[in-house]
Amino acid sequence: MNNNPNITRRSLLGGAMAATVMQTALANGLQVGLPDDPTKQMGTPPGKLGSRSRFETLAKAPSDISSRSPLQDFKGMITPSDLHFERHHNGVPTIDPATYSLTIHGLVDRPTVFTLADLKRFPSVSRIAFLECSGNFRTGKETMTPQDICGLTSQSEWSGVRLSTLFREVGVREKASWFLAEGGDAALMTRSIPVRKGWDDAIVAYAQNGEAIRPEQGYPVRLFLPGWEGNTSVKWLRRIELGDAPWHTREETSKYTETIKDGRIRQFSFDIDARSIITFPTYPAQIERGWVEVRGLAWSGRGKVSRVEVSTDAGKHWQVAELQAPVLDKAHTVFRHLWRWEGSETLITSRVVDETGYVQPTLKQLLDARGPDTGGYHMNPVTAWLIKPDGRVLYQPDYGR
Ligand SMILES: Nc1nc2c(c(=O)[nH]1)N[C@H]1C(S)=C(S)[C@@H](COP(=O)(O)O)O[C@H]1N2
Ligand SMILES: [Mo]
Repeated sequence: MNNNPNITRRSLLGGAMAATVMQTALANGLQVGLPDDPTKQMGTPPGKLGSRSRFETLAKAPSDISSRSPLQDFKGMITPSDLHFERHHNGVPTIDPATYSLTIHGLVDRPTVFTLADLKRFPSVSRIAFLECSGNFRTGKETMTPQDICGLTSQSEWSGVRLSTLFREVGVREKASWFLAEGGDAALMTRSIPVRKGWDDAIVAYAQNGEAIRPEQGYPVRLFLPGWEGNTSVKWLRRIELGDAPWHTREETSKYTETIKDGRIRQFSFDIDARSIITFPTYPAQIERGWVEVRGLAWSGRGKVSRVEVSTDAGKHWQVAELQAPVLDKAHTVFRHLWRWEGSETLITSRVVDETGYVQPTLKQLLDARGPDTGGYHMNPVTAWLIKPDGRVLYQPDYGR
């Protein structure tokens, strides 16, 4: 409703005062085209697809090779499908589900080609779990958001058939200790996976948050390995070969390896290490004095989050944050901590402990353990935010260094 009593509905319709109306609307911060009063006018009819409110400006941050989830905007544990981060090495292919097939061969009794319909006939399974790229750490300046720092992690409910079900179907031989997963994109992504992960909790997934997997996430079928570095969850999965040794593909020799102490290189590091990050208040938020709900996400590739601790005094004291149920295995977990901010400059930070007892390290602990040239993979340092006396929030790239 505009606040100018001189503007009647008739003059609005008449157009004579259009300019004035427009100015008033703009002065009131309203967008042109809004109804004066939604209770006085029929709304839009139902549609075939829902839509996000036009007032919401959530977006991924895309580059040529990836797009990052806006972690700071999420309110719960699930990443809306269209905001799931993307990482692809040669673009998103278009694959016809009618002609799609998955071949399983190698050290098996019955080499088999499965169509999508074949895969969907098997008993299915659903699971909520995060997916994180192992190269998920950027740092360097104070004006970075959680999305900038570690937006290459997202969480969905994934549905499909257990890989172990398919292993039984094709008769995986006892000698098989590794399998190769190959994608049908222009990157022909291939990864060697220990066969025990296939027997354990790997999913050949065809659905994400209740509908078909999005093209960006691997339509029509991807491998999903809960808790393991994102690269191993091969998208557009077209072939699985069973063998008795790793294949030493490009993604496990020149890439996705990390230098550790003494110049040696760790070739396979599958588990995602536990991490937490405060997502509010963070740059570019500005807070006011009084009660502030500090919120964030914590997760571990090795199991459940046991505890998240929050410090609001630069790490001098730590308090146990509240965890939002359900706390799931290998899943983003929401944490919250009520904090009374009195207006002085301080640093806020969080650290997670997972059910294996692993404690999220500082940057210094990470570099001390692995050497200064360790590169960008599997970096999960404690992250801190500076609260300025005027309430502005800035990322602290040098915290814990
Ligand atoms: N076939 C194929 N699978 C792939 C990739 C790819 O480029 N091609 N990228 C991998 C990497 S590096 C990551 S982090 C995840 C990202 O999954 P998402 O795009 O669904 O978030 O997919 C993995 N699977
Ligand atoms: Mo990745």
